[in-house]
Amino acid sequence: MKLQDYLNKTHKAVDEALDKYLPKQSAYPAVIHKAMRYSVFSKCKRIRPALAIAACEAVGGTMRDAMPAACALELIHTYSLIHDDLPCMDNADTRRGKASSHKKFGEAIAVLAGDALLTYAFDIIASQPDADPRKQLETTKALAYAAGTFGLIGGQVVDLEILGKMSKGADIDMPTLSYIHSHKTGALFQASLKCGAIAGLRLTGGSRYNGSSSKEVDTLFNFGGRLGFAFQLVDDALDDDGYAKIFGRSGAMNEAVRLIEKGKKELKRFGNKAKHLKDIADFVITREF
Ligand code: GRG
Repeated sequence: MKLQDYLNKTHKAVDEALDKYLPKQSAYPAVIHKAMRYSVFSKCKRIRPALAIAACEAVGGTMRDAMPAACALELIHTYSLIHDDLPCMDNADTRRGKASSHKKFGEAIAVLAGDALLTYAFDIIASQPDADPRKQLETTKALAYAAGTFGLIGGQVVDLEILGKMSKGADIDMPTLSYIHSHKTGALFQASLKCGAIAGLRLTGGSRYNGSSSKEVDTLFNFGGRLGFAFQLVDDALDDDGYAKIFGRSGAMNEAVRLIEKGKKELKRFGNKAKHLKDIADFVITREF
């Protein structure tokens, strides 16, 4: 299957699942459910769910196995975008091709919509009636870690600190920029690969996942880190920001290509089952938006 067809297929399936999982727009109190859906159902790539599904398939699972984690990842990502746009953060008027949440619903509802999406992500994982409890636990841990102070929030805090210093004339150094990229972007990419892989692990003799580190899960987790970093480097090249400001657009792109090539080699053990993952990796460095 061509990558664009695969991305269309996963996008559609994830949208259908999200529509099923999320409270109806009319459910009381309607305004919060409307705000949650407004940000989730927007023009976007759904790259993190696609990665979770592709990682699940790489270890022998199916799109269905990965769907709860794929949806949870997208809700956490959407929450982070809503909060990132707030006046106290990036103060952005638009997001995903339309008015940002606080511009549309006001600041208080935007804060609450973000909180609600984050909370709902964990509700989805916990509410799967037939799931292996150990897989649910490990997925919860991976999502919480990526969303927390050693992931997205840590990255955002360092970003805010450096922006404050830069407004007073300081320059950003490479370790700080790398920290921001690997936490704001890399952490959720790593979690996408890890949660997808956990969902797809096939266990023999009816045994349950014991949560111990698996070579396959670890390899995919590491690949997620490289992919996330490359994704952010491409973002910098497209926006002429971050790395591109220091090394030029071609410097940022060359580093992204290097990371992707290294990452793809590490997927060798999965053979053709990792085809979609490798294709997504190529998409990350060729995308134009
Ligand atoms: C917890 C407030 C708070 C913030 C967390 C992740 C983050 C920090 C903020 C998000 C803002 C941002 C621009 C992060 C960099 C990662 C990134 C490139 C996000 C955009 O992801 P895409 O391109 O967006 O996948 P779509 O809309 O396609 O999902």
